[in-house]
Amino acid sequence: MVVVANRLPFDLEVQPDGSTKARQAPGGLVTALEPILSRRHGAWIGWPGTPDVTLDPTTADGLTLHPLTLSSDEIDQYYEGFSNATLWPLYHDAVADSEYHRVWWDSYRKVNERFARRAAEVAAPGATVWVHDYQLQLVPEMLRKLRPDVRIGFFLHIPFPPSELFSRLPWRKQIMRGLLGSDLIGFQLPGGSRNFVRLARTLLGLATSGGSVEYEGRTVRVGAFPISIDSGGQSSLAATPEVHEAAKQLRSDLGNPSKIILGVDRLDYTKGIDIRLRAFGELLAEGDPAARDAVMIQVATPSRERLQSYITMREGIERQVGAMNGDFGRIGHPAVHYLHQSFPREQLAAFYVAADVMAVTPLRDGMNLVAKEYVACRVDGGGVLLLSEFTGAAQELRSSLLVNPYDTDGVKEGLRTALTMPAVEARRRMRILRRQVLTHDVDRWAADFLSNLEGVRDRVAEARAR
Ligand code: GDG
Repeated sequence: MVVVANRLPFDLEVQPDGSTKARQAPGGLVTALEPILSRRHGAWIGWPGTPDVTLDPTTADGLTLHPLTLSSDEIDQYYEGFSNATLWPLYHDAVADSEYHRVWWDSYRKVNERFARRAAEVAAPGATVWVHDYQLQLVPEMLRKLRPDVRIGFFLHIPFPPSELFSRLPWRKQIMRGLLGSDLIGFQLPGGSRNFVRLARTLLGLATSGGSVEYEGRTVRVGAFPISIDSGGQSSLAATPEVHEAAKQLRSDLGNPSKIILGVDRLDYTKGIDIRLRAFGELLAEGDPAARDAVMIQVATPSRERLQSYITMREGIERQVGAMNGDFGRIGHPAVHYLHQSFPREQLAAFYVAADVMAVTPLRDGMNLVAKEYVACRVDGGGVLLLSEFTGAAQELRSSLLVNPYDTDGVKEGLRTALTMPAVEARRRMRILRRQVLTHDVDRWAADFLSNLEGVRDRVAEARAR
C-alpha cells in the first residue's frame, strides 16, 4: 500500500555526518494515518518539509518514506499559493478571499504530475494507492494513465464546497476530472459527497446516482468517511500518572482558577479563535459570575506563517489577547494565556485533562480532531465540549454544546452554559460523547475506507472475468 500526501509524516533533517534524522511533524493527517501505515509496513510519498533538498528513501517506524523534492518556487506557487491561498479559503466557505493566478495553477499541475510519477514508480503491481487531500486532487487521473492496474483511493480532509463556490474556480473541470481518476473518493461528510456528485452531473454532464459517478467507462464510488483519532491511545495517554500530575500542576500554576477554558488550534482563520476570545471577553466585561476567576488558555500552533492572510489574522488575535489582558488581567493572573507554540503530545493531553471547558468554534472545519482528542482524554468523565455546528465533528458529537460561530450572543450563551453546567449533566453528556469517540476510532475509519476501496476493484475484476 502506498500513501501519497503533500507532507511526509516526518520532518527529515540531514545531520552534519550526512545521515538523515526523522522527527514527527504536527498536523491532522499525520496524527491520523501514521499508526495504520506503520502496522501495514506501507510506503509514504511526500515532501520532507524543507525546500530544495533531495533525500534518499528511508525507513521509520516500519514504513518506507519517499521524500519528494519541492523547490522554493514550488512551495510559493503550488503549496502556499494554489493550495493554501486559492483552494483552502474557497473550500472553507470562502471565509477569506481566494486568489486565482495562472502561474500557481501551472505549478500545482506540475507538482501533482511529479507526485503521480513517483507513485507509479513505487507501487507494486495491483497495489492500493491512497491519495490525500486538496493539494493533490489531480494525482488520481494522472496516476491512472500511468498505472491502470493499481487501485486508487482519494480522501479529502477538508470540506468539499457547494457548486456555487466551487464553480468560481477557473480550473473546476480539470479538478473534477483529476478526482474522477479514483476508484473511490471519500469526503468527511455526506454533504461533501453530495456536492461532488451534483457537480459531476451539472458541470461535466455525467450520469450519477446517489453514491456513484459513471466516468470513462468506469464507475467511481463516492462516499462519506468521517475521520477519527487513535482514541484508545489518546485515552491511555491521558490516564498515565505523568499526565495526571502535569494537569494538576498546570491548575496550580494558573493559581487554581474556578474554571479553565481551553482552545487548541493551528493558528488559522477558519478556526474561529477570535470568536471564542470575543465571547469570553464580553462575559468578563459584563462581570458575569460564570466567568469570575475563569482563565482561558489558547494554544495556537504556528501555521503558514508566510501568507499575508495568516499574518493579518495573527496580528488581530494578538491585539485581542493584549486588550483582554490589559482590561481584565491582574498581576500574575492574565485572563488569557496565549501560547503561539507547538507542544509535545503529553503536554497537550495534560491541557485537555485540566480543561473544564474545551472551546472549538471554527467557521468551517472538515472534521476537527481536537474535539475528539478532548473527549478521548476525559477518562474522568468530566469536562464540557463547546462545539461549532460547522465542524464535521458536530455531526457525530451531538451531546456537546453546539453553537453557531457567527452568532456572538449564541457563543456567549454557550460558554456561560458550559461554565455553569451542573457536574451531573456534564458527565451525562461526556458519557455519550466518549462512547461515540471510543467506538469510532481512526482504525475503523481507515478499515472502512480501505475495505470499500478494495471491494470496489474486486467487484470490477469479477465483472470483467465473467
Ligand atoms: C485537517 C482538517 C481534519 C495541534 N497543535 C499541536 C498538535 N496539534 C494536533 C492536534 C490535532 C491536529 O494537530 C489538528 O487537527 P485538526 O483536525 O484539529 O485540524 P487541521 O490541522 O486543520 O486538520 C481537519 C483533519 O485535517 C484530519 O482529517 O479534522 O478538519 O482541517 O491532532 O492535536 N499536536 C501537538 N502539539 C501541538 O502543539 N503534538
